[in-house]
Amino acid sequence: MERLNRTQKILKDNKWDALFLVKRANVNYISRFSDESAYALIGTDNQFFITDGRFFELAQEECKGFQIVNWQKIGTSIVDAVKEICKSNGIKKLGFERATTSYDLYDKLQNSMPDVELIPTNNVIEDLRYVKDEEEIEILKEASRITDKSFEDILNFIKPGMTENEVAAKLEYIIKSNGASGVGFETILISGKKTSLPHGKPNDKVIEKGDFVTLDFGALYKGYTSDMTRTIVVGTANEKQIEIYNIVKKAQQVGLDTIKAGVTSKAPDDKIREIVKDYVEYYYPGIGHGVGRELHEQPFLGKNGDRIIEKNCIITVEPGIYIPNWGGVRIEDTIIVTETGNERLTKSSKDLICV
Ligand SMILES: [Mn+2]
Repeated sequence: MERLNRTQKILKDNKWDALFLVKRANVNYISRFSDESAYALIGTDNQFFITDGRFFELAQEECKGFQIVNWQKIGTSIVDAVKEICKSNGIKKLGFERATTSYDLYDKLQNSMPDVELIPTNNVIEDLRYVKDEEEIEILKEASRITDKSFEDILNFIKPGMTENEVAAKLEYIIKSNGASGVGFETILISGKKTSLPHGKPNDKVIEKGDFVTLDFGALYKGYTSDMTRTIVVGTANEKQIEIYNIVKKAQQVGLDTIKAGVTSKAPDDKIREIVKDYVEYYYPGIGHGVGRELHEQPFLGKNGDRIIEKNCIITVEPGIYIPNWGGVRIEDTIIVTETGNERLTKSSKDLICV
């Protein structure tokens, strides 16, 4: 109930009667629901989970402490359910998520409840999600363990002559076989010159001897995703590949070394730039991000970073050098921030691996 209690304190502090949540990551964080078609309305001393008939039974099992509402039993849309809850609970000031509530939904809510004041709110639940609790830490540790195991497994599979699509499909199969409910995001598995594309997509390109292969992937586990990148070489690495790889490896370590509770999300970028200085024109400035129910969440690491990193933030550190028409290297770990530093959740080797 800790998550609810903290939300309800925010309601009281702001003198809002209730908060209406539509963003899946927020709804499922607060309710522990694991599926879609999910909305939550949090009052100051009661809370409602709104879904449709497809998910009603599941919601009853998962959303402890919530009154489960099937909007199909009340009217023709979610709006009717919100209206009914507001009416029967005397809700006159209703917060809504300004970044994710559609204009259409906002408009319909306003038209159907002219006596309710709709108050735009920003990042209320996101701010609660900024520091991970024990339950989330355990989930992200397991997601990261699956990720490490899957990396180890895919290394035995990659051979010259295979296509990127073939290897990506195998990796996704392995991730699920190792216990994930799915992939955390679309797998990046690119090779050769294509590795200069920070977020290139796998296709029917054949992996050749001497290619870099960049693998950026995550395991979806209990609603959370891990995130790890490794760049390997198929065959034997050449001098330039070794040089760039070692710079990125050092940059990533220096980035990790700067992170502990209390530093700003800008700090790692300053240090990493010193390491990549000879290749700074090929450096991508987004070098890490919080990870959890969303793949990319606060804090965002980089030169515009303005958040203080706190103990039990779970974030990625992922500097890279991307040289057009040559290739690129990125190394990424998911870490948990501690009082004095951080610990890696993804533990795969960062020595240059040649398969
Ligand atoms: Mn990432």
